Amino acid sequence: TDQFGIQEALSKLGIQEINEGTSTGSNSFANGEIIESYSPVDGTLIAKVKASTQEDYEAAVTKAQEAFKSWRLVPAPKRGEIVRQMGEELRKYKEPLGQLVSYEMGKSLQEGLGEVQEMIDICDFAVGLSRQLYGLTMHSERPMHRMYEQYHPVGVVGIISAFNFPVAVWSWNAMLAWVCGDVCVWKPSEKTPLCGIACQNIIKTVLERNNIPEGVSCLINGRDNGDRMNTDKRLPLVSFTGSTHVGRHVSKTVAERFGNTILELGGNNAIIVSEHADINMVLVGAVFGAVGTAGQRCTTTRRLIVHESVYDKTIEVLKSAYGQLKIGNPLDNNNHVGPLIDKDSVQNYLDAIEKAKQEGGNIIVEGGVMQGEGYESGCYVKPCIIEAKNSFEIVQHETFAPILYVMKYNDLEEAIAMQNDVPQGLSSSIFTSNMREMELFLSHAGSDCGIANVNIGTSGAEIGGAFGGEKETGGGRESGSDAWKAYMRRQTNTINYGSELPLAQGIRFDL
Ligand code: UN1
Repeated sequence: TDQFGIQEALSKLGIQEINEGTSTGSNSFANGEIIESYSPVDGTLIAKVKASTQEDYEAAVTKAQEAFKSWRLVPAPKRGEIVRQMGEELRKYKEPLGQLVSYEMGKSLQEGLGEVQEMIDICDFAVGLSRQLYGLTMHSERPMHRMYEQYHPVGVVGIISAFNFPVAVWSWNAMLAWVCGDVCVWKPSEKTPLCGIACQNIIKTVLERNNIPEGVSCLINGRDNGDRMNTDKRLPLVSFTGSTHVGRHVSKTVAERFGNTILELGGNNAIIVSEHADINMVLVGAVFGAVGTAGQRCTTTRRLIVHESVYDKTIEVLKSAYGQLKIGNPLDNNNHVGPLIDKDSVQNYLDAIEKAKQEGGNIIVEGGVMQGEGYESGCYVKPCIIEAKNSFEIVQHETFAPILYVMKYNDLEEAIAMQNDVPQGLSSSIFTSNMREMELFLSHAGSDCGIANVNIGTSGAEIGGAFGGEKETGGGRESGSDAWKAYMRRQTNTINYGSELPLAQGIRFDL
């Protein structure tokens, strides 16, 4: 029954006691209730994991604080060396970890491996960064004074990640935080606890080998730990990836105690298909964007805004592509679309289709739940396309499922206005070979999103850029560019090397 080698992958990753045990891996802060991890691929109970109690949480944060004291003293490039070794280790485990991501979360094996590749890439990025945590110097207005700024680690960073990128999102945060000198406490999604344990197992060997305290990387499982982190003054930064609904709560709760947040919340991403678009390129970009990860990326293409002159053609091409999509076991490379994460998600998908119909949507490619052999988990759905208006209530919402809304435009400014007219602001793209169109789309009068692309889809951002979005997406930035600054505190230093003490702003104060 294990034709895809899952048992072997699990054992390589140190996940034992499959189906009967109560605790797995090296999660040392776990004495609470049982979280069961079911695979959406075949409905199997993969393993049981113990959640962390209040006492476990306390123990983890105490360990983390203790570890911070020594970790912050390790020179940044030496911390980079540890992260380099983590990248090496992840290279060794790319295959089994990619398999586990695919099996526990349901994305295609190709995407599972791609996710691990993003982890490896961010390690490489972080290693270079460890020698480039630059601050500026500035000229003082006073004689014989020098001013500069430096970046210091903030301390214990809380990471709360989502099921859809169960390993990569953690690594974008953790690898940067580590080279910055911070330590991490990670709460993975309750839907993918084994991915957390697998990562912890991999990281742990590197820490041990280098005599680095375990508290640098603490893993805690269980929903209650989210609010423990949000309200905990010992965590100066909480990085949260998840829904806008929960993100609003995290944002308020952490702000209440003047903590900082990095929020990566919902997206409602559109592709504008211009009359000057290359339709073959649109096809790959839009279809992968809409059905990849079964529509469960925050960067998933949810809306297609198509110029009226190419509308019929685009629909025709999309229909035929959707007709060829293979839905099934994501570990089988022949399939394009795997399952949704669970049955609640299937229900949300069905409800969204129903709502779109009620609001006057016109079904172009019919959806539905897959039945029969291979679909026993009940989580497999058909990607669907609905002709809709941007103003529909349901279109304004992010539904984490493969539903693509299509709509028409006739001038580009109208299309840009539609693309911007949603509460979210994560990713966007235009397909055009017209230079004026692409530049307008990228200009300050163009897309209002954190990510704006030309002739590629809305998903699949590379780690080198800062990742995140505006409005209800939360405003956070992770991963590349200067996103590292959020993991450090800036200190401005003024040094007087003269023998006078002139006051700034020319103020006289004679004694
Ligand atoms: C997410 O869905 O939470 O741009 C992250 C992408 C991936 C990351 C998605 N690199 O699609």
